[in-house]
Amino acid sequence: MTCVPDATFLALLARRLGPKGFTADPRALAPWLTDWRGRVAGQASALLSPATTDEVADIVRLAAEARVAIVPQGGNTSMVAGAVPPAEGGALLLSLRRMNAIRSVSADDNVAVVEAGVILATLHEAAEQVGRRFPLSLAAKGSATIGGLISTNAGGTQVLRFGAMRALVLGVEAVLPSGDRFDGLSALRKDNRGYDLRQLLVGAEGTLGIVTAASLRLVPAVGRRAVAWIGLDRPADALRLLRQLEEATGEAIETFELLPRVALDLVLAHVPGTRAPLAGSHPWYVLLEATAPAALPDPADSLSGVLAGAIESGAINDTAIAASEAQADALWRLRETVPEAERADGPAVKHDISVPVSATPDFLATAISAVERQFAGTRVFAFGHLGDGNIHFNVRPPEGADRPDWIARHGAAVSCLVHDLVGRQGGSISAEHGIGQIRLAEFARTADPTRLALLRAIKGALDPHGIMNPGKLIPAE
Ligand code: 2HG
Ligand code: ZN
Repeated sequence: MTCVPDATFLALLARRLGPKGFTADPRALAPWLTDWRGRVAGQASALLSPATTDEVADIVRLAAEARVAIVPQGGNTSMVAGAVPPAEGGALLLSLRRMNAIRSVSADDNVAVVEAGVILATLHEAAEQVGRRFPLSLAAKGSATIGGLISTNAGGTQVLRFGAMRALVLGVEAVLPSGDRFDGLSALRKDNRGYDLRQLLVGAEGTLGIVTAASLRLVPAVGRRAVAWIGLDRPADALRLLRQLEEATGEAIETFELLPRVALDLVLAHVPGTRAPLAGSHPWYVLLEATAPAALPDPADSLSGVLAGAIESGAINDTAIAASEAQADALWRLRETVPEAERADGPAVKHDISVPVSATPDFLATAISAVERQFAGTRVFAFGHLGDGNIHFNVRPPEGADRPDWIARHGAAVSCLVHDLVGRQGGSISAEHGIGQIRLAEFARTADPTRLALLRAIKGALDPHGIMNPGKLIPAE
């Protein structure tokens, strides 16, 4: 059980952090108390914005002694309300937005050392300046912070080639729930001193400590890219095409995203300045990107050969390959704005599942028909990272229904059905968004007891008083 901080304790924090680092003004707190999708709201006693790792350590130590909860928050774009403080109040919101230094970028080591408050787009620019790049991107790149991306083990649209955040974090600096500092920034490529402590903090959703800085892997800059939009009939055809492309282009394919027709229709309806890239309409679409360093042949050459062959054999219906950077950006925009268009359309029962890649087409066919049969009038809106077996399996309530009310009455049963089908394929109910608060009940229902026992044992060992981001990730016993 955590405690509500009293006025003396808050005054102590205010003195330690100064006016730039402390506010208890309800107007300043308000924007940070709700998740961006507006589903979950909480309360906090104060917003703390320390400027250094020492300040973070200082306030975490004080909070640990007083048994006051701390909720770390990055860009607050969690899809599972992982950064919203508990509704009962009393917690301290911790933002590292003032810790936004890029400490170093080394092209020789292929490593950037950055503080947790650095925005992803800023890191992209810093890497570019030394002829490198940081190969993780997602639609929220203009607001997502490195600390949040690490704590959620974020995925995005290039996981196919470079892996999720976990694969890109070479070292972390963190403040543990005791207030002790863990200095694990050294980005050694080989280091065999037992358990991988840095990986414990990746994807921990702030429940094991505060990541204050990280060493991140960089890769060569993109010399050329080829971006294509493809219309086809079935996800199975898309997957076959991906494997063919991999054979033809080596490791060039970075992005392979699947969208149903309804996703494109909603984007065209809700996002200004977008237009359909192909003449006709197709049941499914793929957005793909292939890249190569400047010295290698243009990936568009091998790509267009494979795509022309696929059209000839009937494996795909049509394709448009971007002829300029502006066209490539326009194709990307059709993919990146799908969540925005879906949100404008109205609430849905959302899922973020993964199954083995080869099982994805079967899963989609079975789950879409099971849901639409069992919940009459619903329409599944399934899109996402086909190359990773990660599908955002979102279910829209029946036409004409009061959507929030329908979701309140049927949402849990829909999720139960979807997640049970995922379980039958040996999949996961959280592929890239984490557990947060939104997936807690389903995690508790579906997880293997050994997994839950291990999570609880690790949490208990590092955070015995349960002050770090309570109510997230670990289901209550
Ligand atoms: C994406 O892939 C994000 O665009 C959001 O992970 C998914 O809104 C969603 O369901
Ligand atoms: Zn996604």
